[in-house]
Amino acid sequence: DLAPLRRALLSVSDKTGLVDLGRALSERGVELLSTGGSAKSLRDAGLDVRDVAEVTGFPEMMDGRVKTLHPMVHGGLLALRDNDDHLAAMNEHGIAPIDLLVVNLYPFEETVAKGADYDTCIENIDIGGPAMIRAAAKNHAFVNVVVDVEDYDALLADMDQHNGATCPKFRKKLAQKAYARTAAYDAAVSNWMAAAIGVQAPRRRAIAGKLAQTLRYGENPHQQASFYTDGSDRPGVATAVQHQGKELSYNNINDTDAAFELVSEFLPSGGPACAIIKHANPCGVARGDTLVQAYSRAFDCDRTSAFGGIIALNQPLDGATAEEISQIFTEVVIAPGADEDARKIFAAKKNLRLLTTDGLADPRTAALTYRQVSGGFLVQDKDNGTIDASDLKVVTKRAPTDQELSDMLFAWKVAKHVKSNAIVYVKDGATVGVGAGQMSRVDSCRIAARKAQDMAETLGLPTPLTNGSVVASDAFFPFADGLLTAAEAGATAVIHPGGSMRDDEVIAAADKAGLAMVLTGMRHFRH
Ligand code: 93A
Repeated sequence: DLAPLRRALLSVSDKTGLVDLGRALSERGVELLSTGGSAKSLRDAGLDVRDVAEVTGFPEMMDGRVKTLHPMVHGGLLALRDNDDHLAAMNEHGIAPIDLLVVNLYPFEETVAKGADYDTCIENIDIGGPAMIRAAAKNHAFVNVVVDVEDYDALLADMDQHNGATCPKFRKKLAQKAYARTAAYDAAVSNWMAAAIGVQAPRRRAIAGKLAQTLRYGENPHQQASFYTDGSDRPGVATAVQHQGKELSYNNINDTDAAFELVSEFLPSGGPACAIIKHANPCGVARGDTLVQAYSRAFDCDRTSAFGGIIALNQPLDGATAEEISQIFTEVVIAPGADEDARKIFAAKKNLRLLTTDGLADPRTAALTYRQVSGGFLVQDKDNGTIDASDLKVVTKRAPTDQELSDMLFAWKVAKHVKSNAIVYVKDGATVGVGAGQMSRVDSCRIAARKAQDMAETLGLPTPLTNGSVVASDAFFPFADGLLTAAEAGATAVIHPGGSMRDDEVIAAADKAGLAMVLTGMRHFRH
């Protein structure tokens, strides 16, 4: 029922596909209006274009800050085509309707990501673009608004299906997306400003995302879900390339993130490392002389739980490791690359997903994390706290040996990625018992020790691997009982934040048991 599109205004920063779109529109009898750079691109390609400056009667001025902000443009976008008053106003002022707006905005997000200075970021805040987008979207009863290069083909397809017009449903979808785009844009501006001027808790906060994937379901099959990215190019599950296997599920994405963030704590310069994750908690983390050894040692922490797990590696996957991983069912493997051999071996495993990233994530990168609660959301800095040996305070009579020290730092990194209450036993650069998510710390100590006992039976070892291990606790021991449980399991050294009212009692118990104990002064709760 709508007339075919007659006039389009194209004003884009990202010129990808612009000429093809312009040509396709011209061929369909659509007149092209355009702003400076966009008009030049179209004209250079031999297309007929009218400058917006000619339509407004004003030149683009003030470094382009004012180019489309004019009633000739906004009247053409906003006028209701079936309203006599609006038509009379158009007539009186010589305003011609604009049926299609194609805009992509000044690259504000990219400018910030590049680390540009304050003034450059400010100059990259688009004003005229969002104003037109919002106007065209409001008038979606008559006007089409395209904000993404990826929608050019869909627009042409819809026009071709409707004799050069578009259907109302399509225009509504475009409008919804358009408002999400301007909202995301302003969210990016506002969040950048909060950080740039150092506002801790801005009175209003906006968050936004771009759909990466519609998920089959959420945490459970009766929950709908989708995956949104925030546009950052940080290595991780959101930016990884998937080489094979079916689509990742909601839980896969969550677990893969946990696995990759954990393994990224282990710099490749320190040798290969592997983390195996189940339900967002590690069931094995290890270093090795080779990658395959790191995997095998991680696997030996808790073979039962590792089944159907998610594996993250801190180095490119090689053939030997791929072969070993293939021995049991694994959901996902994520690594900063995979060689030919590894890909060939995995190709035979149709259900296994292989994801590769461009390097590791930097665990010290600052970011915000969000958690939804009824009626709102909590915002906090990402836990990017790290420590090294120089931060540790020895509080027992016995100082740790070098081996204990190195294992304690390893255990501490792992504990940061275990749900609280977290207890992690480590021996020779491999976890040998993980206690996660318990409401009482002493239970986490017991569970981790019992797991080690089970594994000793599986592996046919005379004693559990916790014998001669070190233990990390994500928060202080409120009582000596947890510490004593760890000592009974065979731990010889303990790392934890300290700071309990009963620290003295806990230290005395450690001394009595002959343990070495160090305090980090930093806590790693993770709920
Ligand atoms: O500086 S602006 O906020 N002022 C405007 O009036 C205006 N109109 C369009 N930026 C404005 N634009 C933006 O210019 C568009 O959103 C688009 O990103 C860009 C296209 O400029 P050009 O065609 O000169 O490359």
